[in-house]
Amino acid sequence: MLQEMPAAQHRSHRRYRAAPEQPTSVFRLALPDSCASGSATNARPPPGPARVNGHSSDARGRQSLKEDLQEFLDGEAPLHQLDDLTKVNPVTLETEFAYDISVSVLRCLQARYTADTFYTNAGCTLVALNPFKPVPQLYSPEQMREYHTAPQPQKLKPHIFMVGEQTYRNVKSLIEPVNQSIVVSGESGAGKTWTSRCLMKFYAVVATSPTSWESHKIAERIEQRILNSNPVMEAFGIILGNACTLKNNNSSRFGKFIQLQLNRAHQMTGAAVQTYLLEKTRVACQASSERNFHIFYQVCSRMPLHMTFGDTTRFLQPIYKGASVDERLQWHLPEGAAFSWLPNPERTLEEDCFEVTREAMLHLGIDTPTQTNIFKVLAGLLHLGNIQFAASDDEAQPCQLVDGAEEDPLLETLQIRTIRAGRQQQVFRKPCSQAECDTRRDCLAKLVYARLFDWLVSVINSSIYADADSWATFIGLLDVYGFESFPDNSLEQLCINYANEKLQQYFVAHYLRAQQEEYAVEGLEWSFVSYQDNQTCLDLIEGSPISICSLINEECRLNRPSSAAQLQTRIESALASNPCLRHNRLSREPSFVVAHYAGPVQYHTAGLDPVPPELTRLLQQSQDPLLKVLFPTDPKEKSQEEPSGQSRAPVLTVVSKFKASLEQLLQVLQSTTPHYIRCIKPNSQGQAQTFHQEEVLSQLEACGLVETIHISAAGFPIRVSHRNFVERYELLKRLRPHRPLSPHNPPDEGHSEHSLQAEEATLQPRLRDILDTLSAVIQPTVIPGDPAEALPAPVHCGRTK
Ligand code: AD9
Ligand code: MG
Repeated sequence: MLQEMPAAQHRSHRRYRAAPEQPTSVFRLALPDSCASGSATNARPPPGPARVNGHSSDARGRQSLKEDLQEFLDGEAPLHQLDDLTKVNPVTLETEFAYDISVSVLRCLQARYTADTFYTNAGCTLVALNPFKPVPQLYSPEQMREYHTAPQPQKLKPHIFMVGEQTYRNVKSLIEPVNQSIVVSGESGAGKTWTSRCLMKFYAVVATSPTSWESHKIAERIEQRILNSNPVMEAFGIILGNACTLKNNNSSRFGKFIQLQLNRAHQMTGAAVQTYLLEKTRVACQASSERNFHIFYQVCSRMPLHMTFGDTTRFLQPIYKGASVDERLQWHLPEGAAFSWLPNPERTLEEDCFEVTREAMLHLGIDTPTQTNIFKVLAGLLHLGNIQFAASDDEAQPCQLVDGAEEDPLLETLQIRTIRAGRQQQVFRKPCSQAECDTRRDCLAKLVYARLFDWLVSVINSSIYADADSWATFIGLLDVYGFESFPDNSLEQLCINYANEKLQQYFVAHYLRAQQEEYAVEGLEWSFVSYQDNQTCLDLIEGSPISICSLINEECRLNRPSSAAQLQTRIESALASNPCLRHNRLSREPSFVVAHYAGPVQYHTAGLDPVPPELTRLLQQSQDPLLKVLFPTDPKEKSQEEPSGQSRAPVLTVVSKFKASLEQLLQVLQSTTPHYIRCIKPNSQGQAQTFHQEEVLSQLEACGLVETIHISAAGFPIRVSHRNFVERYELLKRLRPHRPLSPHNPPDEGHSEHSLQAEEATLQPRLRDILDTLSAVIQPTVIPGDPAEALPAPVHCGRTK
């Protein structure tokens, strides 16, 4: 059960009885224990008695509190005062003085950030602010130990290790071990991968206790292969999945779910990685000022080595940090070669890691000849990007190559489309327009890169996966991209935001359901809280029989030119009745707008082109050893082939594959107890000690945090387990009714009047103490001596938003 809150926070509960429809207060946030003990608030004067008993309006004039609150909202309140305000919730003001909860959350987080407190509990979520500076003491082995050994880690300061430890204890539960998952979300650069990595290190320490040589070997293998930031997981991203973007120099361009597998002794025995939606478009198309995946720059990296003698710096012969001269010649990447798919060649740290990448590959069992094949394929992609088409004067003729005519089956496949038509399914060859040729070229590159990435994931999995019978439970870490909204949004953003809608729905449903079921079990009078239900939006995206997904799939299957405009028309006419579908009349490109829970996003319908089957077939015919592995010939497909060579197998679109993998992920999550970490980026420049309110606010909204707090606020703020409650308050059972002893009211059997009075005398101070606490905490108007009054009354809440 959750931790109790400081006394003053509990008082905000009263407001809900008085005015359940009012927006709730941030003070219901499970504010930092650090407020009581920690670094954040050392400057704060100790709370006076008026604060402790909650009668703040007694101590300070009502007007002055109102002024304080206004100052606080205006951002002028000094920190210590601000902190006091976050701990004291002047009830009289709440009902009259409406303000925006998000502003309160924002200012609370800002105060904590300024005081170097980066983690805050909010309902069932841990908010993690990116410090953008090294804070080694926060992740030290001592910190890990502190959370791991604490009798009640939830009573320590909010921290990712608190979440880590809680999940580990849950999975170890002797009564009912349940698989656990931690959903780490946030926008690009917010710290998701960092957080996941820290959690993996935490489990590497707590979930491996090598006692025998065998278990030591296992621990070593796991640490080396998956948990240590260095060789593999880190390099895995660096190998193919990470890139330098405007938001993050080392941005993971895919989502991942890492399943850490534990044996019956709760030791890590293996892991499995499931990836989602690699941003493969980046291979062929980089937004201005953005770069391709790190690996391409690594291969081509060149770093001049220089040496300093005294005051003189001498430049020596440049040496290659990337591939050697011989290798580059072998892979047709001579020095000075320019590649249009390698924009913005300024060096980054990640690009100097070619050796690390190779080491990591060796670790994974990818030998040097196979590595050579990988780099050859990557070099081939760079060359593919340099192919430029020019429209032919004669429409009936294929496009020309800008660099001169060449005869090659690959080029022919890019230039000519094969179509089946008529009853006889006759095959026609139609020259593609210049734009179509470009699209087919890009499509080929994306296809190869995505298959290479998937293959690498399967290699990693075979290297780290534990035998099915050697693990019993798991902890899942989901490092998933946050909600995205750019000036230009494509199918990739649609899929990302669709995933966020699904996860948000799951989060809200799970959290509210869990909370409300608990009330039902405890027999509390409770009206079920309705909450922002994004089902309408999900119906629009994935519903049956017609949805955006189904229409995109159909359009892809039809594989017709100018599908973008047709798709827009079809979406708008077939789904017009869904209120989440909007239209942007000002847009010149074919597009549609979806009203997501985190805000409206406009998506362009262009670029939904399916992979032409000719391209896949061409790759299946390749003699290259790696391409043969990446594009095996499917015997089923062969048997379905028409005499013309066309396949009748259904087209598996990106959307349908993504939808299936998302459903699978949700099934896994549903089988676990979920925990949530929302990473927030305090500023987009990556600067320490800088908190940009507007940027943070939009992230709070996008991750549904404000909604979460509304939901938390709708419930009971104090939740103590039955056992703890009994342990703490069972003394109350002995409190006798206030009635004089008389012949009609004799003492209980076995108790003389004298002994009862003596017992009462000893109990009295303790009871007074308890009742004082209760009265401050739960119900300031409680009448001492009437324990029933001390229990929180049921709350009837409506929708809070
Ligand atoms: V993306 O969606 O993959 O583009 P992430 O994964 O959310 O993004 P990442 O974890 O890569 O962001 O963090 C970005 C940078 O923030 C890191 O490279 C660190 O320099 C920095 N960071 C993040 N969290 C911390 C932290 N707890 N302490 C110090 C941090 N630095
Ligand atoms: Mg990342």
